[in-house]
Amino acid sequence: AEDRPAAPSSPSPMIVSQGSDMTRVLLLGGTTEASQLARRLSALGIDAVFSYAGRTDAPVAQPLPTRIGGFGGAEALGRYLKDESITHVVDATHPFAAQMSRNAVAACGSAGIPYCAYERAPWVAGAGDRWTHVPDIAAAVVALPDVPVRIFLAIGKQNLRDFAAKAQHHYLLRLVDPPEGPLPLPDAAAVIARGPFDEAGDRVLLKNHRIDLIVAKNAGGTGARAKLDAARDLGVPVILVDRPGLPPRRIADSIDKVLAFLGHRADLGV
Ligand code: 3Y8
Ligand code: NAP
Repeated sequence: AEDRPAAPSSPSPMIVSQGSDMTRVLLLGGTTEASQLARRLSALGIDAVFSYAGRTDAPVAQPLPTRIGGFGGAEALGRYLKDESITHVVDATHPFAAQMSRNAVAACGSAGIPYCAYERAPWVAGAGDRWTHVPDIAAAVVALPDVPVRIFLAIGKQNLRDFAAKAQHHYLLRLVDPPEGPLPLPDAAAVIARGPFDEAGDRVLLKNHRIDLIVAKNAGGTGARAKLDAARDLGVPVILVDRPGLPPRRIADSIDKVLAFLGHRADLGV
């Protein structure tokens, strides 16, 4: 064979260890658990991007590079995963953030990218709890009494409009940011506060506002639990809204299980 210039000697291939060095995680956040996981991933030096929807004016800062805002739907999310070379998606969004979870399951399925939800279990009534479970927000409105009472509507701001159908009640709202315009309920007072909340504070809130009934989402976890414990102590009944249905998906219920999903042996600390 004729002499051919030797191929330029390629640099010795960089030794890339498998597992963590190739891992790039998209962490869909917005919950206490997401923030706990972000701290762990940061401490382990795992390459990850934290994602907020941009629902609040000034979300809590995270120890990871953070993106804020929707992706533009499931297909756009798929493009984001490819463009950002994401190797794993951890969905630690709130159980009521059903659209985000549906989009993530679909986008990861199409792109063949491993997906795992990090989800907290629903709350289960204990001794002394006076809970009525309803399937959704509309059923919560129907379940309200007709006689005017004082209701702590602790579901944030996205579903307030539904309660205008029962305008005879006094509503106490708790919002993360001050409302931009007038509230959609004629007889309402708003406290502006970002959780996590504590039982003593929520007990004072229920007493000061002479609350007769609480409406809450079955969020699970610890950050929103305080009002339920305060309600039990004070004998205040609760209408608890069940979580929306989600497609079948991989779920981890601990940070170590999420790390195992990412190929990290938590016990070895590697
Ligand atoms: C923007 C990020 C952390 C996360 C903390 C948790 C706990 C405190 C309790 C009550 C219930 C409610 C609401 C609630 C709690 C945690 C968690 C949780 C409930 C922040 C946050 C974002 C949001 C969005 C916001 C919703 C609203 C829901 C208020 C940050 C503070 C009611 C859910 O103004 C709005 O549009 C608010 C919208 C979605 C539900 C709704 O429909 O209005 N959460 N909450 C996230 C994003 O942009 O991606 O601002 O720092 C996060 C937290 N809120 O890191 O410690 O883990 O659940 N959030 C519910 O549970 O019913 C308050 O008042 O008792
Ligand atoms: P949702 O209804 O499921 O999502 C609506 C759209 O918001 C999604 O399709 C997506 O937009 C965008 N989005 C949602 N979460 C996102 C995230 N983490 N990163 C980037 N985009 C996101 O969600 P939601 O109920 O409005 O919740 C929004 C955020 O608040 C989530 O981070 C959730 O964890 C947090 N949160 C929600 C609740 C609640 O009660 N719903 C409680 C506590 C915290 P595109 O379609 O454009 O991609």
